[in-house]
Amino acid sequence: MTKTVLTYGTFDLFHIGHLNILKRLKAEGDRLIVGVSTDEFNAIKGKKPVVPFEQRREIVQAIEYVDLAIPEENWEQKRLDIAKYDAKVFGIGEDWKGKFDDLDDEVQVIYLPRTDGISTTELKRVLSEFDERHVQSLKDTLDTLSQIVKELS
Ligand code: C2G
Repeated sequence: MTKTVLTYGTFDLFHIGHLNILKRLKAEGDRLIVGVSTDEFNAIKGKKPVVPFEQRREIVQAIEYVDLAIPEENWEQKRLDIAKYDAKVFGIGEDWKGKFDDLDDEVQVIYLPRTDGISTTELKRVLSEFDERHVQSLKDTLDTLSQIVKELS
């Protein structure tokens, strides 16, 4: 009897925290189905992913722990997906603890530990810093070069 586990997420800038939760979720059953939030649904969630939906879905689909990556288009589709895929477990990181307990009439609801020290938000911050520092170092180089040109002329 296939024990299907269901989860959802944006999975933007895929990182070790995402990999760990998918690994842990797969260990709870023998088939893992992941709903990847579409760009439109992310707008409803108040998120603006760096990586477009189709690429985020393709990356998640390529993960060995994932059997199927489907679009997550709204909050309400979970019950439909539970029925469609005959899911026995709904799992997600404990940052959502309690938020999906209402599903426990149909599935076992589990909240798993998150991976500390990594988040898409943090990755975006580091990347934006690189941009600023990179622009600043280019400006400094340009200033130096124009100084040299001025002295040579
Ligand atoms: N996660 C984790 N450790 C991190 C970061 C994320 O375990 N350091 C987990 C989250 O708990 C979640 C999954 O990775 O289970 C995907 O995280 P997000 O892409 O941030 O997903 P989220 O926006 O929380 O979407 O309907 C449910 C929502 O779509 C969940």
